[in-house]
This record gives sequence, C-alpha cells and structure tokens, in this order.
Amino acid sequence: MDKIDLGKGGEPRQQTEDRDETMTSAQGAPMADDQNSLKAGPRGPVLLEDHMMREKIFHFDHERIPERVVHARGYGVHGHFELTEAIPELSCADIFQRVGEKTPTFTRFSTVAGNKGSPDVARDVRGFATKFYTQEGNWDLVGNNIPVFFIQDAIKFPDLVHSVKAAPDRGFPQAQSAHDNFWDFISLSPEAVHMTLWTMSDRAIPRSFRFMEGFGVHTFRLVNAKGKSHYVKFHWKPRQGLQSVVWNEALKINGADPDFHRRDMWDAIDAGDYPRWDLGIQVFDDDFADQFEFDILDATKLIPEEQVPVRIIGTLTLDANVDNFFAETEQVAFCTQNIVRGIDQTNDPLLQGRNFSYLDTQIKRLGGPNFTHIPINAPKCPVRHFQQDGHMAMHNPKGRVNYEPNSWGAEGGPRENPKLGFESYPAEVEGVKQRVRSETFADHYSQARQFWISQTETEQRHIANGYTFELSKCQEERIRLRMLSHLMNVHDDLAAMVAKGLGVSDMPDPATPARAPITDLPPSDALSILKNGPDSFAGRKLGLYVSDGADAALVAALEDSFEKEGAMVAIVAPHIQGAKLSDGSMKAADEKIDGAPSVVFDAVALVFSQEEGKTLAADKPSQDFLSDAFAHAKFIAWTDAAKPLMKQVGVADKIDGGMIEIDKGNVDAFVTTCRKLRFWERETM
Ligand code: HDD
Repeated sequence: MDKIDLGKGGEPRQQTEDRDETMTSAQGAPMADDQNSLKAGPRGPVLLEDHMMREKIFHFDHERIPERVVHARGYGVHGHFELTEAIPELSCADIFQRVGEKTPTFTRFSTVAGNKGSPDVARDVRGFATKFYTQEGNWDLVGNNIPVFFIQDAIKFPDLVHSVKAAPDRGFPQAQSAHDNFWDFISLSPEAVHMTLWTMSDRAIPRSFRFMEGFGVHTFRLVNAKGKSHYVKFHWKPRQGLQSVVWNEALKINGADPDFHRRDMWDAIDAGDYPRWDLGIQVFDDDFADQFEFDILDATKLIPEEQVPVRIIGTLTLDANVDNFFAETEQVAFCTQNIVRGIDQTNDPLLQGRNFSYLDTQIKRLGGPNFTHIPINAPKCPVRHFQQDGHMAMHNPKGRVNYEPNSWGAEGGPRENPKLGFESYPAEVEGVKQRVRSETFADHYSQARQFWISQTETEQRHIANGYTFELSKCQEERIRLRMLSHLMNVHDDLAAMVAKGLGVSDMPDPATPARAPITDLPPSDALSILKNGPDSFAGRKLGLYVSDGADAALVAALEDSFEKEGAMVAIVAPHIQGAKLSDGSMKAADEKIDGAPSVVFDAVALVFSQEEGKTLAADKPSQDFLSDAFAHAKFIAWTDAAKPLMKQVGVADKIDGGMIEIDKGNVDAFVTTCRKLRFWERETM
C-alpha cells in the first residue's frame, strides 16, 4: 500500500484500502460522482461553484500542445545502443569507449510534411531521430532516411517547408509534395534537384520504419582525447535490409490503414521481433575533404561508400514500446545542438541554422525552458547547474548558492571540470562578413546523375513514374517544363521518360547549371534499395486467405514454414469468426477480407475449398485482394480452387514466376521465392 508523503509538517500517513483505487481531483480530493455536474435542482442550471467539473473541463481544454511545425506525425520507441567497436583514437565521447556497453536510447520516426493525423505512407522523407542517454549527457542524432537535404542554407528552410505544406489560402494539399507550390520552389532551387531523385524513388515510400536506412546527413566532427579531429558522417544500416512499397500500393495502404507504419513497429516490438540497425561511420580528414569533388559542408551532397567505406561500430536495438504516447513520443525534444564531449559541429550552414531552430521550437512546443525536466528528455546521468525557476520547474536545488564563482566550499554547488568538460574543437575561422553561397556548393546535378545511374531498371522506372505522377498534379505548365529542364541535366533517359509520361513532345532547353560541366561519376551500389534488399522473409507478413473447407494441412504447413522463417502470418477469411477447415477445426481469423486488402501484406496465399472458391470468385473484396497483389508484383501462392477467382480478375492465363501453385510439399519453395522482394518482371510484362 502506498504511503502519502506529507513532507514538512506531517508524518506520512497510511492510505486506507478504500482510497487505493479512488478517483480524485487533480488536487487529490476523492470524487464521489464523476457522471453529473452540480445543479440547482435536477433540471436547474449548472453552478459555477462546481469545482470538480470546472477542473476537469479546464484540463481537457488544455490537453493539446502545438504539433511540430515539421515532422508532426511520428512514432517513438525505446531501445539501446551497444558499442561493438571502441574508437578512442577518433573520439573521446564516453559512449564510444567500452565495447559491449549499452546506452539507453529513444528513437522517433516521422514523416515531414503531413499534420499529426496524416497517413503514414505518404510520399515523403522519413525522420530518424535518436536520443542517446549517455553517461556524459544526451546526444541527439537528428537524421533522415535520406543522406542529403533539399537546401544548403538554413535560411531557406521556412520557404521549403511552406512550399511543401498546405497552401495558406485553401489549407490543402495535406501530406504530399504533388502540387504546384512544391515543384515551383524546387524548380527555382536547383540545389534541391538531387534530393528529389531520392524522394521520387521508393525510399520515400518505405515498407516500414524497420526497413529503411538512417543518416545524420551533415558532416560532423569526432574529436579524441588529445584534441585531434576527424570528420564523420553517421549512418544507420537496418539489419532487416531495405524495402519499400510501390506507389499505387501506398495510396491504397493509406486508405486501408493510415497507421500502417506505427502499427508495424508496435506489432514487431510487441511480438519480440526487435528491429536492429548498425551504426556506421564514414571517417575522413582534411586531405580527403580537400580532394573530394564536392564541399563536405554542403548537405545536398553525400560521400559515396566506395570513396569512404562505412565502418560499423555499434548496434541500435529497439525493444520497448512507449507506455504513454503523449508523455514520450509527443514530448520528446530533439535538438541538433545536443552533442557531447568527443563529437562536434562543423560549419555546414544548414546545421548551424538547425542548432538555433530546435531549441527554439521546443520552448514553443513544450511551453518553457524546463522541458529537460520531462522524463523522456531528462539525461540519465547526474545534472548539476545553476539554471533555476521558470514554468513548471521540477528540479529545484536546495541551499543558498545559485551562482559561481562562489566561495562556499563544499556547499557551493557544482564546479567546472576542464578535464571532463565539453570543449569546442578549436577550428580556425577567418573571413569577411558576407551573405553569400560558397562557389564550392555550385554543382547541383552530378550527384543526382550518379544516383540515377546507380539504380536498377525497376527503380529507375519507379523514379520516372514518381516525377510523372507529381508533376501531373501541377496545373501550371511552366512549372512542369521548368522541372523537366532540370531533369535534362540529370540524365537524358530520365528526362525522356518523364516527358513521355507528361505527354511533352517539345522539350524545353536544359536549365543553365550554376557550375558546368556536370561530372559523370561512377555508379554506387549503396544508393540502390533493390541491391540491398533483405535475403529472407523475416519480419514481413503473409496474408493467408482461407475459406471454409480449406485444406487444414496446407494451412498448417504455410503457417509453420513462414513462422520458422521469422515472418508473420495473418489469417484472412470471409468472416471474422474464421473458417471451418477441411478437418473440421475452426481457424480463427485475424481479419475479415474487406478490412485486410492485400496491400497490407508482403505476399499472399489463397487456400480455398473448391466450392467456396467459386463463391469467392464473385466477391469484390476477394477480387481486389488478388488483382492488387498481382498488380503490385507480389508473390502469390494459389491452389486449384482459386482458379475461378484468378479467371475472374484476368490473371489465370498470366501465371508467371511470381505465382506459385502450392501444396503441402512445396510450401518451403514458396517461402524461398518470397525472400526476393517482389516479382518485378511482372511490371513490364
Ligand atoms: Fe529538422 C524536426 C531532421 C533540417 C528545423 N528535423 C526534425 C525532426 C527530424 C529532423 C528527424 C523530427 C524530430 C522529432 O522526431 O521530434 N531536419 C532534419 C534533417 C535536416 C533538417 C535531417 C537536414 C539535414 N530542420 C532542418 C532545418 C531546420 C529544421 C534546416 C531549420 C532551420 N526540424 C526543425 C524544427 C523541428 C524539426 C522546426 C520541428 C519539430 C522539432 O524540430 O522538434 O526545429
């Protein structure tokens, strides 16, 4: 039984049994009736005196805090980082010293443009922000799932964000970049062209947060105990491999399950299938920076892994869902300026602007300077300073000394520690104060071209289709053509494919590059999703559609083989009560067919009885289930009883290598086939 601590002036008093579960007001006063307000007579007016009602409604009225101005829709999870390779020669950051040591973390994934209630699978960049609660303070790595950014200078960030978000007059479109304002801004900002190659690629429609990479984007510094500095780029490599959905599928997922990504994360962690990412670093020095084709301070450029390999130094495991979405996911406050001894900033003008913006925005969102007192933001190491007071101050030091230097000896409070304390790397700085963009930032197309030539044909087709879709939503021809003039500088094939998609036969002149010539760089495999896909079906989901009378042994074999693979199996049936299988057993359904279109699965299997197969052929949701799975190049397992449905949707005479006729004997072969991402050949058949 809890004790009530009365603090000064009273002895702790034992709670009574009755009180344990009793609802109280915020003041702790037990509530007798939470159903009825205080009235003058049963039908009389409500009395202002009703402090219980006023308190409850007042609190409700203030429940919301401003949503994030970008990255409003996000999902946070707890985890830990385990160091697998110590790097004291590079950095004295405490987190990087002891192999095997685990540091608690909180990671929030997000979309950028949409409001808090927008659908998860919008075409958008994904945020990948991790707070490491290190023993020497919190380190926030606030990155994205794309290694480059749209703009080079933070002063352009409000314009970029205004252009992509809803137009100020009409308040739409929501959670998408397929509109005039966005492409107007982009086509007038050639530095953004490279990043649009990424956002038009399938990277911007990931299958789930679990199957995407993360990047710190900027060049940072690692500084060792002797004060020596190296440059570094941070990478998160998913152990699950890379995987995305296709665009038509994304549109449908957003209708079928707007929470697709958060549900996926919740379910995986809930089931103990913890996603993991390796933390990689690309380390380089001034010599490399000087001979690299681009400026390492330009956030619209990456450093190809072929030029500076990614060295893996640790693993992030996400292993606990939040207990309270608001307290943790909403209130977590990431700040790029939260760095620790051994890690430092560089002069990247985008990063420098971010270092102002994040602290500023948290004060607005969380209401005051004491947001570091909120448990999700509070460091897990000791915090001692003379900052005090302010709204909602939770940590209030005792004693009379709140300044330094002071001469109060031991009771004088914390002191600086030059041995342990954070030191900025003493980089030399000189220059004339001026508002300019460095000449070294001027090549806007070479890396965009490198990205294009590094993709497989399937990915190139998807990118071209992405541009075609988005630009087709632009009503202004001048904007479509201006964008096309940039794509001509990226690659002739890309420009031709998009022009064809838009129906443009009269090509515009190519945009004049800020710097010519555009360089032909070698392809880099690391830039492709399909070259880095998973090699198993683990972590993915089979939609097993069963009818009454379905072969019980086959259903069991499928469940067994996919579960052994580490995959999830969802039973879909015509009724939520489930299906009565051939052996008379009742198979409970996870989903009724109408609520589980095939877009929410990675592969599907159709196991019907002959009789039910005929009935289901005439059922619209069943037809959509199969025709979408086929259209989205998914692997489909079928039995003879599914033939009427296959005929009905016109795929019976199109059986290809992605459609496997199954029986108990070849279920494992189906699992092996599904290890590939999709049967991409079908897209061009
Ligand atoms: Fe930002 C949030 C990532 C440029 C200003 N940003 C935010 C989040 C992520 C990023 C992942 C969500 C954090 C969370 O989950 O709470 N932002 C990036 C990356 C950038 C970037 C990778 C470029 C490399 N951002 C950027 C610039 C500015 C901002 C240039 C301003 C000049 N970003 C913000 C912000 C946000 C934010 C307004 C909104 C909510 C928040 O900070 O906490 O301060």
